[in-house]
Amino acid sequence: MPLQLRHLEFRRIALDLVTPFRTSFGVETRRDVLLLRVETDHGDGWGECVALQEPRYSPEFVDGAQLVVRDHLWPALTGGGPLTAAEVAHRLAPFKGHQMAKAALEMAVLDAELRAAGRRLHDLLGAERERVPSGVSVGIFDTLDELLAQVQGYVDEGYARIKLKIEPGWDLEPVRLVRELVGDDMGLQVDANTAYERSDIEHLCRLDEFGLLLIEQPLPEEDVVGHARLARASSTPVCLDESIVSLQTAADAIELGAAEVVNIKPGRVGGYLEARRIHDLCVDRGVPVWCGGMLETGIGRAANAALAALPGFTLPGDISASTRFYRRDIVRDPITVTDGHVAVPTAPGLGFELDVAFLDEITTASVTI
Ligand code: OSB
Ligand code: MG
Repeated sequence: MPLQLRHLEFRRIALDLVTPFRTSFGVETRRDVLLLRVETDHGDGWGECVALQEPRYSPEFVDGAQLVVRDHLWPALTGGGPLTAAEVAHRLAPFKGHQMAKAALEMAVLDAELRAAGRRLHDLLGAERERVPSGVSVGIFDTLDELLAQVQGYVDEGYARIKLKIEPGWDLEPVRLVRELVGDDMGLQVDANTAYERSDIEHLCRLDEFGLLLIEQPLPEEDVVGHARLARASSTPVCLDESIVSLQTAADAIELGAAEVVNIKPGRVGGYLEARRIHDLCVDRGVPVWCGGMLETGIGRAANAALAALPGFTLPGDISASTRFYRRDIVRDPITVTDGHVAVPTAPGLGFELDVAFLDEITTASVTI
């Protein structure tokens, strides 16, 4: 049933992280999140834009995302009459890039459409499981002692797998010590966020002795051939994150032998429906996938849990408990981890219920067009 889009609210919120999250591309201490609320003739829907404040992970950033939605994407979306969520990507296709901005809009329309129909994202995507294994992403620290203390805390919380952020100078030793700490049975993987170069391939092969599940995006996002070379040289499976921005880039990276595993982030690929298509492709090609994270609030995490319940998501995702990053979430039913698993939300729509009072409290700006 097509929806008539009426208004769009840009809601900016400020959320402090419980502890600074350091990666090879920067330090996050506080999130400046853009939420989108669409008003339709069949009710409202919410989407979350995963663009960070600065364009250091990818070219997108939160102010830019808001601008492109306001001046380009929203006018194109509303210009063609009523539409379904499945048509959003097609209407936005004339605009290059801006996947995170597009994904947020599609998400809001999906939420409205699903709520109006009393359906769950889980069902629309064709997911089957009702709980998914939960992994945690661990940042870079000033000292190894701090790292080990953090990791021990996450082990105690029962996470099913640990991901360590690495960069040149923070790789072999942290990984060696964490492997010793968690034992050989714990799933362990690393993520470099493009911090290495082709000349580091030999060095990166030294990670092979630690029995890692995968190494995520060690080389620049454009360097697909470099990743293919590393994949041939190293026994650790090479996984791409930043390089995969669409179904086409996923297909090409797999064909080139650069993606032995794929990290699927809906925001990075333009939405949950494109994410589903990438999942299907990877299942067809026999490539394992897992669901990445972008420090989402309870809105994005609810939707990610539904996506990660698809059968091809055979590795634990970066779907940690809400408390991993936030003292208080903007939803009434924040994600929790039990026995190393996260329950897929059962409510209609993306599956969350907003904590409106708290949301209003942390709102820094609201504009409706
Ligand atoms: O590379 O996976 C990444 C967070 C922000 C930007 C990029 C990444 C990450 C994470 C955090 O690793 C994962 C999470 O949200 O739990
Ligand atoms: Mg990553």
